[in-house]
Amino acid sequence: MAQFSRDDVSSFEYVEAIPRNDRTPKQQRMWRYIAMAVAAVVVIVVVVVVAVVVTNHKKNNQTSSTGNNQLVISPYSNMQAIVTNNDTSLQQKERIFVIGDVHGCVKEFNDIVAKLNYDPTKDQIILAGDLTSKGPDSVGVVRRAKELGVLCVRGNHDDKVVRLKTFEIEKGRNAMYPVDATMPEGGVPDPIKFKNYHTGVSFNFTQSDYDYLASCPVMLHMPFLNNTIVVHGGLDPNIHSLENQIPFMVMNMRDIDKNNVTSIDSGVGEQWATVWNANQKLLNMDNTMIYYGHDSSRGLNIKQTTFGLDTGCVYGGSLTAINVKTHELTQVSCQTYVKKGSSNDD
Ligand SMILES: [Mn+2]
Repeated sequence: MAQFSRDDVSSFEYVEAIPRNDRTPKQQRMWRYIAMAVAAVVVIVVVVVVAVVVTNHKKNNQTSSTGNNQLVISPYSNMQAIVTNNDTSLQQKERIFVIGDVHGCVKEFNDIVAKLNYDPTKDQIILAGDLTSKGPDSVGVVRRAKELGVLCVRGNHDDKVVRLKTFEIEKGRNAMYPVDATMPEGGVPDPIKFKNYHTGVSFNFTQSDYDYLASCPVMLHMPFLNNTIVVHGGLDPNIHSLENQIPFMVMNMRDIDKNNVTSIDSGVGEQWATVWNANQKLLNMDNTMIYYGHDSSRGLNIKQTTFGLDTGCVYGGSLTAINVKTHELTQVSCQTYVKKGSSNDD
């Protein structure tokens, strides 16, 4: 074992005893480096704190601007909030499937219909909203869905297409100018302009296409089937009845934020489904099962009583169907039609 000699100790004491002003050039350099490092750390901390404060400020502003008017429903929405379907014909179907966001991907929609060996006389498909927009053939998806007797709920993009078409039917296309003007809807939470890309869909709709899409309710409830509920975005765990749910939020929600407020954003708290599964008796119904789409960032998201099915088909992901009686999954892969932008644009 190494031992300190008397010489070591004395040289150690000698270094300790150097007066401050007699530092060697080497020691001065070292102290300069330490000072610079400390200054750099201080600068980084200040920058991070400022960034966090600014980001939170922005987020709070967004939440409150949505929060104030989320109850406003467009006069052009032609919306049914809830449809309760206990029809005998539906009860007699052998297989009932829910499919996530199709977004105009008619080829992939036909692929999954074929892969399921879908027989409309024995089976039922329910689309979890956002049949339209973004993809190559929204009108084709609507017509094929109608042809196959498919049931549906309304997604946030479908809602915009319907509102634009209602306005066009009521006021005429000449009233949809100037194109960069906002459609007058009385302070809705998600204003749209006449030039929104959704008019690329609505202008090609026939009356019958429009009637079909507008008939998709915000919430589809099937009491006979374990109280299965299909929605596009989600259900607010803080609102304990379907009747009091806010349609805009049902079509758009993703998270419950840190203040326990329902948000259209992702990554601002816990996902609504996480909160929902933690307390399942929220609706005073037995065995509630909720199927939804809209959250391609989270992708396939299966929990005890909630089933997230938006697997980003239009972004080159896949299209997913779930058999609600067996929970068996069927998927087809999709071409990439658009690049995924922000997570809030599903
Ligand atoms: Mn959506």
